[in-house]
This record gives sequence, C-alpha cells and structure tokens, in this order.
Amino acid sequence: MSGEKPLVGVVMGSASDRDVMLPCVQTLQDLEIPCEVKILSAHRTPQRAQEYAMGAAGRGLRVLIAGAGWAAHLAGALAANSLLPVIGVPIDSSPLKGLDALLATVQMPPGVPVATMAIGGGGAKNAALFAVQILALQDSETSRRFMEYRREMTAAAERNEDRWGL
Ligand code: RP5
Repeated sequence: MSGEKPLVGVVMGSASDRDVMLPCVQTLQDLEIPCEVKILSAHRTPQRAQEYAMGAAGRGLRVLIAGAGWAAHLAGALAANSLLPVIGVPIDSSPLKGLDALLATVQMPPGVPVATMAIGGGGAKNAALFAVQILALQDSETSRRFMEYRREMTAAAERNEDRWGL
C-alpha cells in the first residue's frame, strides 16, 4: 500500500489528536485504502489548511476526513474549499468533552455539508468505514473487502454470544 497514491486524506487539528484518530488510519490500512495523514488547523494554520483542501482533488484524493476538538472548524473549512466529500470527527479534547466539537462540526450552514461521525475514537473508526463505503461505490475490489469486513464483524458478534452458552 505504501507508495500507492492516497485516496483518503486524514487531517487532524493537532498532534495531540493522534490517539483518537489512530483507529481511523488503522481501519483504512486494514481495508487496504491508501491514505495520507496531515496535521492542519483551521485556526492555527488556516492558510495551509485552505491550500491543502484546494489541491486535494487535483492530487487524486477522493474523500477527506477531518478530526478536531474544541471549536472544531477544520472539517467545515476543508469542505468550504473543496468539492470532495468531507467526513468530520469531533474530538473530545476540551473541558466540554467533545460536545463543543460535535456541534461545531455538525452544524454546517445549508450548502456546505460535513458528514459528521460520533465523538471520539468510535467516530474516527466510522469515518474510515464511511470513506470506504464511498470508494466502494466505484470500485468492486473495495466493495468486496467491505462486505468481508461486515461478514467478519457479524461472525465475531455471534462468536461472542456463543461464549455465554445461550
Ligand atoms: C484543536 O484543539 C485540535 O484538534 C485539538 O483537539 C485541540 C487541542 O490542541 P492542542 O492544544 O493539544 O495542540 O484544534
């Protein structure tokens, strides 16, 4: 996978978001989706964030994922500067435990949507899976891997039930 052109850009507002966003990158890697990871901030590095979004489609990226905490404008700022679908992950890094980031990410004005996931690591993982679902629409191999992922998830849940001897 390394060396392949990235299809998904995973962006986070700070290096401190790494642990929350790790399940996102791991899930993309498990499903063999080439991705790149960037640290960009709507507030601290606004110009770099804008340039990244404006150049993303031209470099072959198909989906952007943005994780940020506090007044999380990163996903919205990327969406404002790109025609690519943007998936937002609210991060629970503030005293409000991500509720602030959730509202800032999800409450986009009409015309510029951000597909907003759950707060924290679960949302980060779902962001990867949602990106895979988008890519699977036009790639049968990705679609096959996603179906296999779902089958395995169901089988694991059933194995867990069996352990109770019900
Ligand atoms: C947000 O501020 C980042 O996404 C991060 O969640 C939060 C805190 O960043 P640091 O002060 O830890 O760099 O923009």
